[in-house]
Amino acid sequence: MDINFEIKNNTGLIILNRPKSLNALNLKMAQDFALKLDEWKSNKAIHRVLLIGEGNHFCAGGDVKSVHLSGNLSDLKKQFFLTEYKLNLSIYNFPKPYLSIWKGVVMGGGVGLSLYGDYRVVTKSSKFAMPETAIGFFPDVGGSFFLSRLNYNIGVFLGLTGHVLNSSEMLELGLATHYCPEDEIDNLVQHFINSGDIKKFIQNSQNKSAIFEKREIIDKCFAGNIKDIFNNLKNSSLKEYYFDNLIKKCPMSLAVTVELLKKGKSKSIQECLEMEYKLSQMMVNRNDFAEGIEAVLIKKHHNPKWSPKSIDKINLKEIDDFLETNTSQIF
Ligand code: QUE
Repeated sequence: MDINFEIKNNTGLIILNRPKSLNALNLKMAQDFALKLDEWKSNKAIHRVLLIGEGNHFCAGGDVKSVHLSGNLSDLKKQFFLTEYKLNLSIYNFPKPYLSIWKGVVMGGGVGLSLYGDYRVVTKSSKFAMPETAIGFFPDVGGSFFLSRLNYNIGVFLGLTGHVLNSSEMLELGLATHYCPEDEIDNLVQHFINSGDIKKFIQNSQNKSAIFEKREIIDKCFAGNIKDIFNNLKNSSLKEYYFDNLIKKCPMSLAVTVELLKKGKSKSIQECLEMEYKLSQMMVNRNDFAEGIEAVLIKKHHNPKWSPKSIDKINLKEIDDFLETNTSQIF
């Protein structure tokens, strides 16, 4: 099975079990996960939930490869995102303590399975990213909610560049809640199962944090619309890192990400996920998504041909109008 459920001492254990695919979430996993959470919500024998990934990584994201391979206007393109985003909302509303072990890679869809719980434990190997602009998509699973609420425009920066955070940075930004040394993780898991407590294992992160030192320049550069941001970066000390990074990303992805985060700032999590569902259907049916998946995950030549190929050709007003239309009652 790609996902396993166990009950141990009043703890509902969820194990993502596709280690060869970095535990990427597929439709069946999301459906089973949602059904189990619904059952455990009111099951008095379940006092808490623990989410872990089999192998060295937590979760690399949604299984976007199979979404792409399902073809034009496929039902999977609708069902996968609808199921995934509804699951994100169920986790947000889940009434019992919910702990995720963020070892190794934590990207995109993996963030959505864990960030809205109560605790995220990081360790030395933890790497966090929202890398979707590299595949013609956008930072979803509530990116418009949580990225738009990070200070200093750090969420805009993360969503556009796909920059990878280490454990110290995740803690500093409040994305992770606790740090545990790698060789203590098994003990922490056992102790949480036995008692529901995790405090005893927590130490300070050993990694250096660079992101906070750059917060003022990030704040200044990642303000305004995508055209402003490119102009800001051209003339800044972040140029080498981020102007060179962003010109490789999908221009439409970059443009929608900035507009999406602006709108998400004043919306509830449910409103954000509904808006993202609508946008997901527009984005997965564009050719850039096929280009991006082929370039990054299938042929792996990392040289996608985006269309339009630069942000100059993009009408921001059209994106704004698209995101503005009513998306309530999608769920
Ligand atoms: C951007 C992404 C994803 C990505 C790489 C990107 C993504 C995703 C995966 C992924 C990685 C390994 C796998 C797999 C999927 O990579 O969303 O099935 O085995 O799921 O640059 O958004």
